[in-house]
Amino acid sequence: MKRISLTQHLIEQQRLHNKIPSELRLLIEVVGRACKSISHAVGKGALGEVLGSAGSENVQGEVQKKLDVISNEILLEANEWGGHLAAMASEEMETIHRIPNRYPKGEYLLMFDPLDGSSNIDVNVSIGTIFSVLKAPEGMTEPSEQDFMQPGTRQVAAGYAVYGPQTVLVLTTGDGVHCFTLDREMGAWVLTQKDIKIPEDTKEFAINASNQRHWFPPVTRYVDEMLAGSTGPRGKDFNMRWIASMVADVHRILNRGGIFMYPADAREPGKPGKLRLMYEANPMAFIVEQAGGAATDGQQRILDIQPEKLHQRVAVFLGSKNEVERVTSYHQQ
Ligand code: P6P
Repeated sequence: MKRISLTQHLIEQQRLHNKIPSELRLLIEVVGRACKSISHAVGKGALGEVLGSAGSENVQGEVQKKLDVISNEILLEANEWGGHLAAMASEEMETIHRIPNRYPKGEYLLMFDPLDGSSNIDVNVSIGTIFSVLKAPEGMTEPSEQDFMQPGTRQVAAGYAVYGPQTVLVLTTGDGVHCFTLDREMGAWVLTQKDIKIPEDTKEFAINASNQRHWFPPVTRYVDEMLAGSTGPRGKDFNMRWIASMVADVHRILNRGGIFMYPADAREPGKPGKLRLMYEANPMAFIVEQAGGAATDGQQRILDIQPEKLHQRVAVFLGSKNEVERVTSYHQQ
């Protein structure tokens, strides 16, 4: 494949497909630059005094790691001055972040989980950044949380970075899924995979099996059938992976198939699982569907869900199309 930069790819998408207005291209490039800075901070580890707890909690009631706070600040500072955003929202912030009056405002809304997989930070396991882009409603003057309450089908771009053995940026603007690898010597994102497609079948599943006793029957049935392997109704053996970094599990699935599950369970009745709709499930569902996969909450397509709260949670089943359809059908029997 001809090695082209993120900028050239975006300009070609803009020129050839008229898919990416220049303001959106600028936004994506700014987020890409922020992810390079986060990768640099993450890569320092203990040498950069960036490990460990920040001594604070986020709106989710989760202990914030120093790198959670650093990554959030990097994304806020990188995106405030560009003139392409009307507001931002983050897993790490209770309410939306408006653009300071000293800067021009744009027509896009950016949501992100600045550093997903925090429990892995201090033990050097892959973590990442997830982001989602919406257009601000027509005629919006002062942005509010309500302006973010748009279903995932309205996303104009979504992506994630994985800070692992390589640093990669995976992106969709609705025209396929493409992967860029960070060339650290040049400091440039280089296109390394174009039009990624998820195999429709798989032998690999991802779930935190320690929650098994809390699962509802459809999930128990689905996982038990896979554990029965070739001796059971599926007639083939399966493998399990659980990295506890959604970005790493999704990236594996994007590259070799699989199904990722974070279901609702009996631990907290009414709480639909752990993952958040706006800046985890929706961007990942957009990417997975653009790669030929599927993403549901067990009942409906994640992208069709009408959000009501900025930090609302949702059950997630995503990945290889035929497996997501199977486990979803079990919820409907
Ligand atoms: P558990 C990370 O905290 C995260 O939000 C996702 O990245 C990951 O898939 C999940 O939670 C891991 O959850 O319950 O296995 O620690």
